[in-house]
Formats: sequence, C-alpha cells, structure tokens
Amino acid sequence: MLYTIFMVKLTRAKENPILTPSDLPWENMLVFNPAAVISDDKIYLLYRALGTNDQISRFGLAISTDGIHFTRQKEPAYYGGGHEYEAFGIEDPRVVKIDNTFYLVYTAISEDKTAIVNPNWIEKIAKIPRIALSTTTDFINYIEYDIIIPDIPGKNASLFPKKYNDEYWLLFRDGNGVTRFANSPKLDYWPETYPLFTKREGFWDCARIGIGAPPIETEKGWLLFYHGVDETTTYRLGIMFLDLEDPRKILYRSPQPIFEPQTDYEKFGFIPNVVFTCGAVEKNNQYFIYYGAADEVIGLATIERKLVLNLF
Ligand code: BMA
Repeated sequence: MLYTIFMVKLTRAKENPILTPSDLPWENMLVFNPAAVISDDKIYLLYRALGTNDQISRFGLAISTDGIHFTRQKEPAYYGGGHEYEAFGIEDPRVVKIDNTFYLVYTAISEDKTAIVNPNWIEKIAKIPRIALSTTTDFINYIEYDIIIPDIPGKNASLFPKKYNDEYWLLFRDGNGVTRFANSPKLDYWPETYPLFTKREGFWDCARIGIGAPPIETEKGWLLFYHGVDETTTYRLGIMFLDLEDPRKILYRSPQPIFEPQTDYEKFGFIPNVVFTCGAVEKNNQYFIYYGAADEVIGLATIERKLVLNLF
C-alpha cells in the first residue's frame, strides 16, 4: 500500500509546454495558471495572460478537442469588470459549469490602502487579493458579481460543479491561509464559513496551501488537486479527497507531493520553482491537469483515474 502511495505521480505531456507567450501585446510576457472546463467535448482553458505593455493580468481563452493542442483567441476573453477591486488585474480563474452556465471565480487585485508600504519595494504599493465572480454562457458576455466575500482578503477559490439543495458550495482561502467551505443559496452572500484545511508542519505543504483545480466528483469523494508550498518557496501539487455529502470532512491528503518542478520551464522563469494548477478535467479515463510553470508558460500533466481513486 505504501508503495502505491509513493508511485502516484503525474506524467508530463511530451508536447510541454503546451502554451507559451505569443507575439500579441496583451500576452507576450506570461501565460499561466489556466482554468480548465469541458463543454460539448471540447476543453476550454481560461488562462492568465500578461503583456509587456501594461503588465496587467487578464484572461485569454484557448480551445482544444484532444486536450493537448489548443487554438487561442486573438483577443482577451475577459478583462475583469473594471471594478475598483480589480484595478491591478484579475488572477487565477477557476471555472465550473453548472447546467449551461460557466461560473468563473477569480482573484481581484487592488491597492491595500491600509497597509504600510516598505520603501524598498520596487512597486511602492501594497496589494490585496479578494474573491470575485462572473458568469457566462459563451465567454463573450458576462454577468459580473464583482467581489463576493467583501470583508476579508482571499484567493484560491472555486465553486463546486453542482448545486446541493438549491445551494452553491464554495471553497476559498482566507487572509490567515485557511481554506474554508461555505454554502449559500446566493452567489454573493456567504453568511457562514467553516475552516477546512491549512498548512502542515513537517510536510511538503508546510508554508502555504490552497486549492488548485475545482473539486471533481468521484465515487470516492470530491477530488481536489491542490498546491502546497514549503520553506524554500517551491510550489508542488498534491491530492485531497473530501466527503461527498459533507465536504468539511477530509478523507485523504497526500503525504507526498504528486508533482514538483523538475524541468527547465518549471525551475526557471518569471517565478522559479512553481507548478500551480487552477484546472483539471477527466478525459479518456485519465485526469488532465493543466498548470502554470514558473508563472510563465502552461504545461499539461496526466494521471490514470484508477490510480487516483485507489489511493485510499
Ligand atoms: C500565488 C498566486 C499564483 C502564483 C503563485 C506562484 O500566490 O499568486 O498566481 O502562480 O503564487 O508565484
């Protein structure tokens, strides 16, 4: 059994990196951390893109039928709502599809006017992340909810891909680094939240942790591909399972990472030693995990579904 645990690792696609910055001004610097969602047998990636011009993070869209070769749109698919809280860009989207609607939860970045600015900082501005939501049926027109949890800084958030008893379920990380669960019939009102998990001393996720891809429903529970950071600031990926009926119960958490920076495009780049996922899909009895590598390019890694489901 222990042997199985240690053997569970993701496999890189030989085509990696599958998306790199293009010549277009809005994405000629960095493309990374894509959301991934399947719709009509196609895989949609909504990815973070920055251009050298303004270095503001926005979202591009790429579509594929095989999950490996993607066709990109020439214009950004989403600029954010232009709201005050998005003044410094939008980051790390997670997309789920419920009925015919895509729910796009992302991090909105704005100035933290209450923070004390360190004069040594290059930007001389303190930034604060908040959790925002937009919905769309076509990635062209959007309904903007703006910030959905007003009172706290947060990031690494996603809805679950289905409603329960007319309620939405949400995971997000709060300002203290605790990932929390919330349920509510309204998308912009989350009166109660419950602590779920945080960093683990002595492990590969001892410094920081957050969700990666949105929860995936399986017969064993809600499968989470999540990220963890250690004291060397290396970002790795692991697996968690949450109880299907009560996601506040953790059934399994990876003792070892299932993926870590190894290739040049993961070890060297805008931010070195980072693999970071915001989206995974199930295809051909495998999980396809899309990830940002060194905050600069996009890679694909896969794993057999049955290996993951036999973890515990
Ligand atoms: C996190 C997020 C991600 C990024 C990661 C590594 O805090 O901001 O967008 O990929 O750091 O730099």
